[in-house]
Order: sequence, then structure tokens, then C-alpha cells
Amino acid sequence: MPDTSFSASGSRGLTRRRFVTGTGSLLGGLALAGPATGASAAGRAEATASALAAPIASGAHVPVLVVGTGYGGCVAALRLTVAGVDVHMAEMGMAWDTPGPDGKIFANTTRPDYRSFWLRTRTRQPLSNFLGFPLDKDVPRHTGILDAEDFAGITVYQGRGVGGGSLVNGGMAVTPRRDLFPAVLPTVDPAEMYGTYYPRATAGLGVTPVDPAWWEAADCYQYARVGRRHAERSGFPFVFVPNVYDWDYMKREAAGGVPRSALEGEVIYGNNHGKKTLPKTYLARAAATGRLAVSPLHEVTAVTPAPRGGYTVTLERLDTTGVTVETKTVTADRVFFAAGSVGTSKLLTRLKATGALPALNDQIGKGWGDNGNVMCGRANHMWDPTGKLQSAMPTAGIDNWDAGGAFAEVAPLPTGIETYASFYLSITKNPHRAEFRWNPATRNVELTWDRAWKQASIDAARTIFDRINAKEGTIYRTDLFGGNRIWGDHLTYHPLGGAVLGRATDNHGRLHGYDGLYVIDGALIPGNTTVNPFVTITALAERNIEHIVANDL
Ligand code: FAE
Repeated sequence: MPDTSFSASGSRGLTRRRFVTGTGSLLGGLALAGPATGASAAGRAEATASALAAPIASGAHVPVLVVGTGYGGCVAALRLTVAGVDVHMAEMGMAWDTPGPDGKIFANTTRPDYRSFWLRTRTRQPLSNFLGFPLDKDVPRHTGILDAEDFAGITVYQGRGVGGGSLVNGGMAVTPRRDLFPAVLPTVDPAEMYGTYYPRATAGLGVTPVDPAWWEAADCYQYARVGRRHAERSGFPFVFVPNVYDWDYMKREAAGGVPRSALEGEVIYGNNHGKKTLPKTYLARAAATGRLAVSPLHEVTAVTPAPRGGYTVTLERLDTTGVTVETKTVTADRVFFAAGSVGTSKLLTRLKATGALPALNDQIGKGWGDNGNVMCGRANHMWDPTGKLQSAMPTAGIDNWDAGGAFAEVAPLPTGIETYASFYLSITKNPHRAEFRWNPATRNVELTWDRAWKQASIDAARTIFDRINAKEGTIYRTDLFGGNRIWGDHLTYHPLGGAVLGRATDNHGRLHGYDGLYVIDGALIPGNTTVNPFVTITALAERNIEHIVANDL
């Protein structure tokens, strides 16, 4: 069952208003505004990563460089800075601290604009069509927040910016069932994960359960209640899943007292309010040590042993059209790869193949999976409306893992109109694993995923939805993905693997072949977590960094 525990300890760093000025702290002001009165303060605090004014100088030397600012990177940054180590984080995306012309930092889901996509001139929305109409449109090329990265057989969606995937995700904070954990991370002791690191991660992220009494009556969760009714009538276990959204804020949104975010449909292009993203949790606490510096719009392109020890790291500073305006080299005693499953795997595959890190082993790039993601919609009867107002934060799942290999998230379709549709993102037991490979002809890293492999995920998802359709007398929607297709089988939100724990690294993320190089993100997990992955990525990072701080520093 999902872990709904929450303790106050993880949000201690948010209980005071503070500006960061310590030596080595270039994250000039991670200002925490808003009243702070205990455990739930993490939810109310509105941190803004501002004044990121002093990016790393070429020629600098840092004790630790972290590549990427998602879950793994932020856990590493917090635990290292708390241990007294100065940390510099390089992030290819933007800081997301400046409002656009509409006064908002993030664009609305239904009105994508220049802020929405990473270096595309046309949107690539996960749901490409609605009622027969294509939804994609031209946008100015910009270092936007959501990357829809195309490989031969799959489009991989990823967050870009300080905070990584936490900026764009649905906040569903799900701990895998303990009996399934040995298949998720076979080399990790479940007792230490469930006893120590999952609780530490959920506390640090500010994970809380929705108030069931409020949920039962809230207009914005009618779609989820319809999802529950249909699941239960077909005999499937329906489970609530916790979230990192501030439920008190959402209640006030529903009551009309504050600007709407989840209830305005905000999610995949960022939430202007309410969601406890990493800059408000882990990163805020790391910044509060005075030992953290962040360089946004800095892409790490090379890491190689430095002549006098440590590593030479090459960074390209980008402008907001994606053009490199400066190339910097710095040295770092240690480098943590936290660029996400795809970012870390691509970088390591290239560095091994091109001779920058030739001693990396032959497991680099291998063991990549899509967490079995597949989407579908069902057309409900006219007497079963799902509601005009839909919270963009999902709260529920249908667990058919044991019988059918599928865990289906009851997802919103926040269009602002009644759609009579139920929409689902299923996480399935897909056995296929792909590999990142260097192509010397194109000088690119390619992924060997085959779209036909998604059939295993479709079959698993059908164990739920064929039965529900038969029971309810309903059919699948065919208007959401273009071309009369039922299944969104062209994408994943959950890339995992590529530098797998215990294969490309030792059992704590130390890369084989080099002292002082670590992987600490979703690349460590071999392709599937049985549920949404960020809690597991965070918990594994907590486990590994504790060991590294104790033994390597
Ligand atoms: P990640 O968060 O992706 O961070 C990597 C960071 O590294 C990014 O900020 C990159 O821009 C940056 N980067 C990459 N390459 C470089 C480079 N060369 N130089 C500098 N920076 C670089 O990694 N998961 C859940 O558990 N629940 C959900 O509800 C959920 N919903 C999702 C919805 C969407 C639309 C998407 C896209 C994902 C969702 N996920 C969800 C997945 C989750 O966000 C993802 O597993 C984690 O963010 C992965 O964490 P990592 O630390 O591996």
C-alpha cells in the first residue's frame, strides 16, 4: 500500500525566513516567505529561487559538482552541505524565478506558450488531440520547462529547470508495496528502505495524504470518485495516493480565497502555487546552510580526470534560445551525476565512447525502462459526468499489479468543460529494457527502444480497462492521441535506468572505474518501480548519500 506517513522533521529548514550569504553560496537569495508554524509550513512556504546571480566562474575549483537539480541532485546537495561540504549544482534549465508578461512564472496547461517546451518551435503535448481536433501549436523556441525528448521508439518527457522533474510532475508521492520492492531494487535491503529511507524521503519532500472527508465532497475530485466507483464495481482495489501538493492551499482554492493553481489545471508546465517542488523543500534547506551555489542555464558536456587529481568539467552556458554563449571549464574533486535517467545515461555513454572516461564499465547505458507507462481514456455515459472542475493533482490509483501487472493512476483531464471521459496513466510490468548507444556517424547517443514493446503494457492495462468497460457498458476514447488510437503508447513520463545500481556502479552509486564519480538519480533504478518513481529515487538517494558521507568524505 502507499505510504502515507509524514513527519515534521523534514521541513525544519523552512521554519525561518532566511537569506543565504555564506562563502561559496552563490544561490544569492533563496528567500522563504510566508508564515512558518510547524510541520505544514513546508506547504505554505512560498520559496522563490531568486537572485541566482553568480554562476560558476571558468577556472573555478569546487569540492563537489552536482550535474542536475532533480530529486537525486537535491538530496545529494542537502546532505553534503549539511555535512559541511560546499556544493555547486549545474542545471541546464532555467531558474524559474521570473514572471512572464502575464505576471505568472508558469504557463497554464491549456494555454502552452514560450515557457512550456524545451527548445521546440511547436508544442508536443502528451494528449495531442481532443474531440478530433489537434491541440499542438507553434511556440517561440525557448528554454522552456518541459522537454519532450524524441528517441526512435519513444518520446521521453522530462522537467527542465532548477528543481528538475518536481517542477512539472503531478506530485503523486507513492511508496511501492514492500512485497514488490525486491524486484524494484534487488541489491538493496528492504528493511533499511522501509525503516529509514522511505520515511526520510517522504518527510523531506513534504508528502501528505488528502483529507478523505474533504475529498468525498470536493467538486474537483468528482472525476476521481467516478474512477473509484468504476474500479470497485469491477472488483479492483482502489487506493489513495499521497501527494506533495499543499492540501490546505487546495482547499482555499476551492473556497475561492486564493489564486488557483491545481484547480486552474496547472501541472505539466509548472504550478504557480501550492506544489511543494524541490526548490521549496530539499533545495531550500540546502541553501539555508550557506554552502550551496547553483548555475542555471549551464549544461555539463564533459567530465574527464584532471591532471592534478579530481575532474575537469566542461559547462556550456546557454541563452534562453538554447545557444551556447560561453564554454567554461572548472575542476571538481567529486562529481555527482544527477541529470536524470536520460541525461546521466546519455552523458556517461558519450564520455565512455569518446575517451573522456574510458574506464567506465560495459554496463553504462544499459538497463533502461519506461516504467511501463501507457495512457488511455474511457468514454463514460452521459449520466456519469466527471466534472468541469478537475484538480490537476491526482489522488488515486487502481492496483491490479498482482493479477494483471498494472497500477493505473486515475488522472485528471482539466479542460474546463465536461468531457464525460475518464483518463488514466498506467504503470505496468513491462519486461523490455533498452540501451543507450553512441553512434559515431551522427555523434549522438541513441536509445534502442522499440515501440512494439509497449504491447506488453497495453495488455497489462487492458486487464483493468477491458473489464471496467464490459461492466459499465462503456468504450475506449479514440480521440486523444490522434489517428483513432486508443493507447498513448508513444511516450513515458518515468524514464528509469541506464547506469544501474550494482552494475554500472557499486551498491551505493560509485561509478566503477573512477574514484569520486557517483550516480545518484533515476538512472540507478533498473527500469521499473511498480508505481510513480520520485519517492523511490529520493529514498535511494538518501540511502546512498548517507553511506557516501560516512565513508568517502
Ligand atoms: P530529474 O528530476 O529529471 O532531474 C534531472 C535534472 O538534470 C533536470 O533538471 C535536467 O534539466 C538536468 N540536466 C540534464 N542533463 C543535464 C546536463 N548535461 N547538465 C546540467 N543539467 C542537466 O531527475 N513521478 C512521480 O513519482 N509522481 C508523479 O506524479 C509524476 N508525474 C510526472 C509528470 C510528468 C509530466 C513528468 C515529466 C514526470 C513525472 N514524474 C512523476 C516523474 C518524476 O518527475 C521523475 O521520475 C523525477 O523527476 C526523476 O528524478 P531525477 O532526480 O532522476
